[in-house]
Amino acid sequence: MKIIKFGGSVITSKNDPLSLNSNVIIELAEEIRRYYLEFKDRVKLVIVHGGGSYGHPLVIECLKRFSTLTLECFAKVSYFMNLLNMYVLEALLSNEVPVVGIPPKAICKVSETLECDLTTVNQLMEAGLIPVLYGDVVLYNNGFKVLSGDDIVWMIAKEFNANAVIFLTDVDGVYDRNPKSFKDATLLTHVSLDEVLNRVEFWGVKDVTGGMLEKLRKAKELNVRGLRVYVVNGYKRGNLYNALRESNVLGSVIWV
Ligand code: IP8
Repeated sequence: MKIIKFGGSVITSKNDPLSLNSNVIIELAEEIRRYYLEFKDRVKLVIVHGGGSYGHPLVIECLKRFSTLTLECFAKVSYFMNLLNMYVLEALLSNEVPVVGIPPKAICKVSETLECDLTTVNQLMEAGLIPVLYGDVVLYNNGFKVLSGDDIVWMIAKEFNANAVIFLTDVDGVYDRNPKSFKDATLLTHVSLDEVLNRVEFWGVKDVTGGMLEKLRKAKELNVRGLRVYVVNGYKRGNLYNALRESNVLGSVIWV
């Protein structure tokens, strides 16, 4: 099975609260449709999307004002993430891709570690549907916590023995330095996870759940193994389709 992560910086405009990149979402849905129609009976896919400007600014504002996720913050973030999920589902459904949204807050909680009951996700996938999950707010001991879509990605990858994970981001792949600040940053095309973790400089983190390196570091931490990770630019047409086909991929291919 394969997992696609729609980065929040791809499906929304990160700097503008509650701004949707509708055109990009539609283009991505069209690429999934193309892949789905070609491989229909054999498609085993889970989609996870990030929060972007529907999640992170609200959480940041909340933490600034109250230093914690209050009840009201939980409810508000939950609502807007659900709304973003609806937009993603709508684009895929109008492309005849049989998706079904699953709110992570209903199946996951964090105590010492993250615990998710993935039974329904598995059964829906086995029945031919494509579950769509997202970064969300979840119960955490006596309070609440932000659960990144990345954590969900790795948990599902481990549980269902995924053979490929595709991260759609707003850059062309994994660079050794931040390509937005350094012109001489080098794109790592075919590398092992260990090599990435050794070579890549920490870029600093702008959102509440981590950056690119953090995504990959989590895979190592959780001992995820035996799969290929594709990090590609979600703004460029054809990248998602090629990554799903695992051929002619323009971006980073990382062996985990
Ligand atoms: O963008 C974060 O998910 P991510 C979700 O996948 C929220 O890290 C609610 C900020």
